[in-house]
Order: sequence, then C-alpha cells, then structure tokens
Amino acid sequence: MGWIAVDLVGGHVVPMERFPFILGAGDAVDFRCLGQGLPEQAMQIQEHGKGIQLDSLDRDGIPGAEIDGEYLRSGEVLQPGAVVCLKIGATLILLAHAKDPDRWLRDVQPFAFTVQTRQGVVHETYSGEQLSQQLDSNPSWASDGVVQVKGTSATFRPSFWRDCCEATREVGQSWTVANVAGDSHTCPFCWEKFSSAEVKAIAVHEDLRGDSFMGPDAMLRFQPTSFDSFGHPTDGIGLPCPERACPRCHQKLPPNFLESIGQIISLVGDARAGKSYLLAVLAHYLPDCLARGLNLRWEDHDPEGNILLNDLKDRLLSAGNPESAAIEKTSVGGVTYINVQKNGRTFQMPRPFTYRISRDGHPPFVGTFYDNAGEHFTPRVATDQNPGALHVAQASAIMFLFDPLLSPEIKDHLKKMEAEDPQLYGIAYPDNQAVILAEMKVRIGRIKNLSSDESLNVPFAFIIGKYDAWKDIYKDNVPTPMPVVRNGKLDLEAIEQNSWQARFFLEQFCPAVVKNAEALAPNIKFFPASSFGHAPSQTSKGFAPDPQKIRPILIEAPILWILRQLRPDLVPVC
Ligand SMILES: Nc1nc2c(ncn2[C@@H]2O[C@H](COP(=O)(O)OP(=O)(O)OP(=O)(O)O)[C@@H](O)[C@H]2O)c(=O)[nH]1
Ligand SMILES: [Mg+2]
Ligand SMILES: [Zn+2]
Repeated sequence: MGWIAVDLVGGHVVPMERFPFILGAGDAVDFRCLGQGLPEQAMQIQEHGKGIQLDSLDRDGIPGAEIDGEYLRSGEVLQPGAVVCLKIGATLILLAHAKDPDRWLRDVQPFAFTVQTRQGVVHETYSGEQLSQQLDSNPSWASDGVVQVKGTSATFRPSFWRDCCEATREVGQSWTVANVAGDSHTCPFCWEKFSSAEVKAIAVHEDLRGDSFMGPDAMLRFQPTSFDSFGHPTDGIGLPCPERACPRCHQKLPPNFLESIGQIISLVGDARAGKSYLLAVLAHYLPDCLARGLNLRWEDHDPEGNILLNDLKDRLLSAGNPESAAIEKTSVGGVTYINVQKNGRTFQMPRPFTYRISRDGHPPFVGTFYDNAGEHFTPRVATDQNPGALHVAQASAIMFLFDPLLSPEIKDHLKKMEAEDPQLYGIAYPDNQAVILAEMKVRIGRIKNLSSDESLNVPFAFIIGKYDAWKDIYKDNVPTPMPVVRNGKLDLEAIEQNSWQARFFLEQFCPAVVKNAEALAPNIKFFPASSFGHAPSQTSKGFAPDPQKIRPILIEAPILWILRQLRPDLVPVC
C-alpha cells in the first residue's frame, strides 16, 4: 500500500517513502521538477489522515500549478485510492495511491492517452510520441481539449504536453552532450569509434534482463528515447538508467565517458618483462608521488572497472612475505581479459583500467591502461583471431617495457659481475623484444595505413626496467639517474640526461634495439626504472618482491613525461 509519483513524460517513478516529500527544481529534493523560475523547493506533500496534503512552500504559491487541469490550491488533500495528474513547472506528475504500486504500474505502463475535445469527441489511444504528433496536427485540441491517462481518471491540459516534452528533451541532451571536438569516441573495450548520439543506456529494472550481446544475465542495453528530469534515460518500466554502454560491443563505459577525453596509454613488453608488477606498483605509488611532487591528483576514474588491478595492488603491497605477494603470469583469456563482441564475433580483450589525473582549474586527463600477456604482442598470436593487443594502434602514447634480464648479452655480463637477481640464474626464456618492436610497427602501420618508412607520431617511452638489477654495470663511470621532479616541476633536463644514460647502456649491448625503437618513434625517450628497487626472490608462483622492501625507482618518470607531452597545462616544467 503506498503513494507514488511518476514523471509522465520520462517515466521516472519515485515511491513516497517518507514525509514531507519535497518537489522542486533543486538537486536535494525527493522529486525533481523542470521549469524556469521554479523554486528549489516548490511543494511539500504531508500525510493527512489516510490521505496526503499538498502545500506550496513558496509564500506566493506555485504559479501555473494544476491538478487534473484545475488550479491547485495550497492545502489540497488527496484521499486514499486517488490517481491525479499534477502539473508543476514543466513537469507532469502522476500522483497515485495503490495497494500494490508495482503491479498498478505494470498495468498502466507504458502510458497511453486519450484526448477528449470540447465537443465531447474522444480520440484514442495514443502513445506519448503519437500524442505529440496528434497535438501538432490538431492545433484546436491544444486549446479546448483534455488529455486523460488511459486506465486512470487523471487528466491534464494538452498544451502542457509539448512544454513538458520540450523541457525533458533539453535535459535529456545532457545524456549525449560531449565536449569532444568532432564528437568521436573510442570504446575502451572494443576500440571501435562511435558518436555520443549512438550511446546506449543500461536498463535497471529486473524485468529487463537479457541482452543480445552481453547474454541472458546482463541488463538490456537500449537506445534511450525518454529521460527523467535529471536527464537520465528511463527504461521501459520508467526507472532512471544513468549508466552508458558502447553501441558497438555493449560493454559498460567508465563514468563520465562522454564528457572526458579518455586516452589510451599502451604498455607493451615481452612475457615476464614486469608489466603487471609495474601497473600494480604505479597504482599504489603514483597518488602520493604526484600529489607530493607536482600537486597533481591521481584517482581511480572507474573504481568498479579497476577492481582487478586494485586487488593486485592491495595483495602485493599488504602481503607479509614474497609468497603471498606474488602476481601470476598474465595469460590471454585470464582474469585481466574479458569477452567482448566485435563485428559479430567474441574476442578476448584486455580489461581497461582507467585513471584520472587532475589539477585544480584544469580539465582532468583520463588515461586507460591494459595489462596484456606478453605473448599477445608477438607475431605468433594472429591479430585477426586475437585483436586484444591492437590498442597500440589507438594509443595516444606508448610505454615499451624492455626487460634487460631477457637479453642474453646483458644477462651474461651481469652473471660475470655475480649480480644477485635470481632471474639471471633460473630458466632462460627466449628474448622476443626485437621481434615485438618490429611487429608493433607492422600492426600499427597496417591499422593506420602507414607506409613502411613512416614513423609513429605518439610519445614513446622506452622503459629499461628492473634497474635494480643492472644499476651497478656503470656504477664507476656514469652518474646515477637524477630525480625528475624538482620544486614542484618536471625537470626536463633530468629526463634528458637519464634518457641519454639509459640509451648508452642499451646501445652497448643491444644496438639494433635502440636503432629500431628510434626508427619506429622519433619522439622517444629512454627511462631507467625499477618497480621493486630490489631483487625479487623465488616463490611457488615465480619470483616476487619482498612487499616490505618495495622502493620503486623512477617509475613516475615515463608517466610524467607522457603527461607533459599530451597535456602540457597539467605538468609545469623546469
Ligand atoms: N629485479 C626486478 N624484477 C622485477 C621487477 N618487476 C618485475 N620483476 C620480475 O619480473 C617477472 C615478471 O613480472 P610480471 O609483472 O609478471 O611480468 P609481465 O610483463 O606482466 O609478464 P606477462 O604477464 O607474462 O606478460 C617477475 O618474476 C617479477 O618478479 C623489478 O622492478 N625488478
Ligand atoms: Mg603480466
Ligand atoms: Zn565497445
């Protein structure tokens, strides 16, 4: 048994669970109404015996408010069982009392309307959209007819219908409003492009389970046509559906996807290069590092979508010993992958992890990262069967994580120095890094239609990882890398000097890799970095760091350099 308020145009339903129930144009009301000049709190509904009482909260009353087409007096009482149409501002609200409101709604929704002219002629039955068309084609109805909500005694004046539809359409535009030039978005799951008008809404009501792409258990994805007064689309049952989905693959998009310009930062590297650990340590380390050094905020942009990476991070950093800190090797089709529909087929694509970097007074930078299995970047995995590593072709910047401990030349040298890292002495895995670089060029070239001598014009951070393992090679004749943040600014000279040193190191052992990387992307810098700052030890899941001793070295440098390239306004330099 209860009272409900239903937005007749948008379908948005609000049960009156507590009193006073406030209606008005503000955000902090129980039922939001549209209309210019409407007070933030325009009206309150109180219990009155078994009925309810409607009172204006404005001393002068609410201009133009009507109930069933008649002037609304403050203090009006509705008896139990009533169903009336309240017009307030530019919102038409059905106020109804029913034994079982859900069931009652199922009977009357979707709403249908009849129009009775002054001559007593009844025209029926119209959907909301047909009603708009009929009122347009029969202007005389607007002045002297009455519209009745089918199945109820609630009525309103026809002229209100158009005003309310117009006001709702205006707020509904916020659903598709995009501040992106050209209004073209790239889905972070399937990397297909779409415009904001194509975005789908995700139904909320339990009866609307089952989606052609996402399967029987997922909520329906639909093209919205009606909106509530907050600008949220409403599903067939009238519930507001604030979540958006990609029109191509139907995956749920990160929050505020259309409003923010999301950019992909591709992390590429061979199997066991250290990508998963790097992402987990970055997610832990960057918030404090950026806040302290540069007054930048690094935040989870999509806490729900980032759960997996956050779990890895929490496990790694809060573990008591290396055994419980160990991160499993990433595999195509493993937990960091998700089944995505692409052009009528299902593919295993890496999950996007989305973060937001911001500074007061500047629009935020939204960056998406993926944790691929290293094998995914090799030519052995055909891209038409397995397109999940092709984000490199969509990326605004690329981080290539080079593992010096995979290079036989560097390994031999370190072994001769009796370096302590156990990765030097265990199984010798093949070094695919030169092949991956070459394959990247082929893949990107194919998608972007580049000729073989054209190069990539995105920032390319070539990270020489596991710096803790190779830092002693030049300890006597090359200075240690410099910190890259000084006095709240990014120190470009330090970046340059570190890059020169790291490049020098690599050139001694793998000159072809340096040449190929530079030919691929002229806007390249080399970065020494270590996620752990110390050598890992053997566990049952491979080598893992001691969680208590993790002291990353310069892992923020490539991210900050990329950010400076993509969004100079966010990163002051010296
Ligand atoms: N010395 C040292 N070893 C590291 C560092 N980061 C990662 N490792 C080791 O490198 C190995 C591979 O790390 P992962 O992060 O799993 O590598 P990945 O690139 O994700 O590999 P795939 O999942 O196979 O693609 C592990 O044994 C780590 O212990 C580091 O900063 N220093
Ligand atoms: Mg991995
Ligand atoms: Zn998609």
